[in-house]
Amino acid sequence: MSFSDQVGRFRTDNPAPLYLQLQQLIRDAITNQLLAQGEAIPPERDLAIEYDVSRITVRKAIGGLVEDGLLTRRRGAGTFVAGRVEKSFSKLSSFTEDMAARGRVASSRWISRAAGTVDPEESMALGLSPGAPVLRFHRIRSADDVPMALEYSTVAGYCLASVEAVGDSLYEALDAAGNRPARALQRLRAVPFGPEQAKMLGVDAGAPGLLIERHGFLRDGRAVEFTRSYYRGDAYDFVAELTDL
Ligand code: 16G
Repeated sequence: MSFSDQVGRFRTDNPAPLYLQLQQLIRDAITNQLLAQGEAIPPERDLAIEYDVSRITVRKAIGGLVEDGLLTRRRGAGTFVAGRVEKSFSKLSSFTEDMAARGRVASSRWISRAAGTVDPEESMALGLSPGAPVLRFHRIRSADDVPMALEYSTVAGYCLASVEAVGDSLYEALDAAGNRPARALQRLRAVPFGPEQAKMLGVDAGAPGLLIERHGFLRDGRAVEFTRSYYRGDAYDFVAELTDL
């Protein structure tokens, strides 16, 4: 079956620009599961021939869907239908590890990172005395360059030498310092994204988000991190295995 048999063809009475029409066909095909998660999208030049449009039109259509997180590009392999990320709610993994496990490449953009002293809320969350040093890391987290989450972490000062110790992964740095959390408590809540957060994630203001607060602890019970992660509601499923223990 050809791609256009699968997702449909242009309607002659549709006045919308062709790239938007192609985008809509692919978007609908994904929503209606005519295209499955992980399925490959044909190369640009094949689509251009099949739909009788320029390669620029195809590139624009596909580019928009990649930006929206519906398609994902893998270097050297092509373009694929992106799956929603299924994240285990019971595993103490990092964002970088979660993405690597799905064959996606994690990256971050710093909003800010700074050393400071604990504020009253952090002091409660981390069980630290007033005046205790902390390190704060605020990041936009992406998978295959598509923004997926905003993350605001406060780490107890005794866990890392400095903010510069953290490169791409906070847990990698904590691991290297021998202070990766061994236990964590998490709380999950639905939140709409405010205008500023929505802009950083490239979603509409008011779009649904999932806020997860993680309190991470060392084996000896001392606190490591208090992190608020705001995940895109349209990209994540949280799954947990339950047993009758
Ligand atoms: C995850 C954790 C977050 C942790 C981060 C480290 C959840 C809900 N949150 O996003 O607490 O700080 O990973 O990721 O899973 P990194 O090592 O890639 O920086």
